[in-house]
Amino acid sequence: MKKVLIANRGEIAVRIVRACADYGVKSVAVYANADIDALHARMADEAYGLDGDKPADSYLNIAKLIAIAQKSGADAVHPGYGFLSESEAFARAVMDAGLAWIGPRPETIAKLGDKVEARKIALKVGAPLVAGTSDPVKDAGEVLAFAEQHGLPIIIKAAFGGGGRGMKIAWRMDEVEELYHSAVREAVTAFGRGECFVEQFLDRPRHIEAQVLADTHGNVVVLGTRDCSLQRRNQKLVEEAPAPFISEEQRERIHSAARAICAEAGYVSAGTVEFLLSTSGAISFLEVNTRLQVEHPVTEQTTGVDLVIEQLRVADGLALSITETPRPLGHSIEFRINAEDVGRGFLPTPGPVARFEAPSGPGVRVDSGVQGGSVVPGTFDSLMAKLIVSGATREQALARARRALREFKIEGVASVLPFHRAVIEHADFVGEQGFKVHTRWIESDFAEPLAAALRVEPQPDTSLVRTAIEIDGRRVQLGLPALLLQGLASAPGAATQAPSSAQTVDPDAVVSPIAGNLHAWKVEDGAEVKEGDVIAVMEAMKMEMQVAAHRSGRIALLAQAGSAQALGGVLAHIRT
Ligand code: MV4
Repeated sequence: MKKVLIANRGEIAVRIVRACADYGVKSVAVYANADIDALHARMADEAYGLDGDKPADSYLNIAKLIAIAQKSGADAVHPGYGFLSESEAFARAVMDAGLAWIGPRPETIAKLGDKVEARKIALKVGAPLVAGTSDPVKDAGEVLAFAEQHGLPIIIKAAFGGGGRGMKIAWRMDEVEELYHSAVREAVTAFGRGECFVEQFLDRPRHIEAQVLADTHGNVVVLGTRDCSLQRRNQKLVEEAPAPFISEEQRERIHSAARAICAEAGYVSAGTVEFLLSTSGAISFLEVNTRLQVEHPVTEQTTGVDLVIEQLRVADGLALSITETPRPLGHSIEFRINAEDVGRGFLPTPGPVARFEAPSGPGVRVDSGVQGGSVVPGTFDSLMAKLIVSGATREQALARARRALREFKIEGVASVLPFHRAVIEHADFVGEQGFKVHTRWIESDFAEPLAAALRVEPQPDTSLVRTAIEIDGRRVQLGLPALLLQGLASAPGAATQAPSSAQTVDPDAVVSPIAGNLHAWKVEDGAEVKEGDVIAVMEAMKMEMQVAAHRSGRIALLAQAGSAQALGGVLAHIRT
């Protein structure tokens, strides 16, 4: 292997560029139109345009990616995470083009992508699992029979689903039938296949996963556990390694099940086996992710193993550089730094990053896809960077995290930094009285403290735009009021740059949470709405999404039903 094409963008593409340099191979970046000046395109040895704006025309376009791989003389492809990373078709296309695929075999991707198949493998090797149907259910009667036999609540899941979409939880017998039909409908719309299976539902579980590496010589090594419970709507926000507050028996059970499942599946490359840990301490296998994950750095920091280099070794036909589970070196916590406004329900805020000052110092690693002056496009996900903080103990990692989160300065786009600063002060997360974070913690236990932490008096824009200048050979800082500069820049053609999106957002505005179609209004123009009311339905990529009122008041509808909307486009005004 001499040259790797990286079929991805943002921080993970940068991460892979670095691994290629360390491993001694060339890297080839690809970029969508909006990413022509992105960090990953600048840092790779070569970069080629995908000549497309949307994901489907760029990072998801198999034909374009293969053509660039061949044009550039690449001999391998790394898919990163998301996009085509778990696409059997892409893995096959890469191999059919005579290139090395840096990931598990296409057959493995297909087999483990089927959640019912994965469950069967887990059962076969004796992995811990809650009661569930061994095959997809044929009708609502089977779901009812399962609930009669095992009791409520139950969870209905799409066999070909992912990311928690299409899951339905039934707490009462009289809602089982309706929820089953709704799960099938959603699975057909979202994944093109309606097969669903049923399990006993574990309420408020922790999400714990095991990092696995396997090579083509038959070595399968578990590197350790991670806790990824701190998430919102299936978007993880904080992850840590090793999973804290579990017993040695639980850790051992997770390690041995993960290893056995991957060995049985003939797994190759990096993969993750996910489990739930119930409030009663029971472990249940969830699924296998056949990709490198966003949160892989916490495992790297606590094992000293470079997971991307191991993936490159494996794709090169080499053996893994380790043969046994390493003893964890301390503790590591990752904070995802998304360009989202926490005060507006984690609304993505694309735009220019006016200031990006990452922390550093002992125990701090920052994997970033942006720097000051970068632009976060609205077309892709909002992850800008990851802050990974490590220490000899969890306590030391937490102390360093407080310091690093204080040092971190991001302006121009909103960021989730205020959320993280509040999380690490919360007793449930710190764990003084035990670790109390579970997969619904943000919604159920953290919503109020968060709202309080974010409640700030509306203020006029008094921010300063700072620039360094030199006077008589001496460097000095000049601060100019942003309002003054905005006035100066408002001449036709001049590019005005908002100092902070949080400050320039119109508090009346209902903005589009996605780039998509405004399917229908659910309220009349001029109606009185209450905060949280569903006011519109939007649609993008065959998924429907409800838009809720961000405040109570009288609504003025601005956008036409049926119209296309950009992310952040103003749909309506709600005046109090
Ligand atoms: C569950 C569950 C409770 N009980 N299965 C969500 C994503 C999909 N991979 C499986 N998921 C769940 N399966 C049983 N039997 C709760 C979830 C779940 C969840 C799991 C991990 C991380 C976040 C989650 C958020 C909501 C629900």
